Amino acid sequence: MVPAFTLSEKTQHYLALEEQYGAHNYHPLPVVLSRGEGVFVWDVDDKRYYDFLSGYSAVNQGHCHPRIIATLVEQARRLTLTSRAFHSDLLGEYAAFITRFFGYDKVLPMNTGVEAVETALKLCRRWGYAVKGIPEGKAKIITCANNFHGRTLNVISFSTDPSARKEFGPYMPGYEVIPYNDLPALEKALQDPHVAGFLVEPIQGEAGVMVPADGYLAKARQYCTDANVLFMADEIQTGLARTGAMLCCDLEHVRPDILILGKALSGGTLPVSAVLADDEIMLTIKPGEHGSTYGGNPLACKVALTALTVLKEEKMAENALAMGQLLREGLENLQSPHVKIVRGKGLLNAIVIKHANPEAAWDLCLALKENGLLAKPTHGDKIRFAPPLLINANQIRDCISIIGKSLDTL
Ligand code: IF1
Repeated sequence: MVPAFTLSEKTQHYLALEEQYGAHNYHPLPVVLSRGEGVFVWDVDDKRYYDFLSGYSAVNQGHCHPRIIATLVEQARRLTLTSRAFHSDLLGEYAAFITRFFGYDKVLPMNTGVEAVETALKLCRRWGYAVKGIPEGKAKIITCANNFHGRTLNVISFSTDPSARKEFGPYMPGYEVIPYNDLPALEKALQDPHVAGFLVEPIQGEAGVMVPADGYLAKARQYCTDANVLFMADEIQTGLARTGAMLCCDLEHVRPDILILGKALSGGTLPVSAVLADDEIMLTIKPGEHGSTYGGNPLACKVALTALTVLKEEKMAENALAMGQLLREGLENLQSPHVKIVRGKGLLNAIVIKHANPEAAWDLCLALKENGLLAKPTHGDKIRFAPPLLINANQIRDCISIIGKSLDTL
């Protein structure tokens, strides 16, 4: 059993405020953070932790990256929002930069990840009608079981997770769910001429860092090409150097028809997301047919420019590749009887806990917290280990010893 621990007065004070006045739509670990820098965060009692969640991969560049913060502060003093009723001196510059960065004709800027997913789904349906010639209202989009693409009513319509979906009906039609990492199932589903797109996470993060078989993405891409169906990659969590390449799709040399980005696109400073596609797809949406108050605001454009530049100039994908291998080797070498599987790519990793106690993963996260490392279970027995991408080898070794020590308390 994890040794009982007491929460400080300060911590209890903040927890009580949230409990009283905040919606109860989360169950966070009992820790109250007040400062972040690089791979570290500090709680209200000034205790330091390694952040092994990175804001669910929104803080790939590290907490409060100095170059990103400097850009944020400087632009915040100049111009933050024009709305799209007028042009700004940053949207064009940002659009040129990000489309060249990823190799697409155009970008549609949004804010949260799920807004970018919704935008991709609208583009896909519109392309299905305007270009593929699917009868109006008949477009179908294929998605994968155990997906996580956000929490809007449309997106949870194709969720298979009861906790994300139940009692929010009625649901949006036009989606078919197939098993993840199952090429025969995809091949069969693509035979329907009304299919406009296939939406997939290159690695399923929330499902517990489910890495598909080698070649799955490349084959799925080929099947979609052959069936004249859009391959849409949700790289909101796997993208932006997290998995050891700028995009997880890069690891298999796959080019999505629609690329969806979010989270670390702003380095964890404010919600910035983006949809990238070529003209045949992007220009099916005409002026006034889609948008958002904050989409493409000058502050977001400037911050995203720096966030992307930092990833490349500081070689964070290369570091994620090397540090990820070091982390997985170290976790396997612990040979803990409580770790069933270690899996992941780059610095998107997870362990699967094996223990009689169904609360073991949660208890382990409490022990990790006591020992100075923050992580959180996903779907019961899996714990995601995803530190900021600038972590170094000594810090990885330090974290492996913290994880080993914490596992011994189970
Ligand atoms: C929560 C999960 C992770 C995402 C992918 C779209 C979105 C997400 C692949 C939507 C967002 C966040 C949402 C947050 C916790 C976190 C999460 F546990 F929910 F599933 F990372 F795995 N596509 N994921 O991972 O982006 O609208 O949130 O900006 O809702 O609890 P968003």
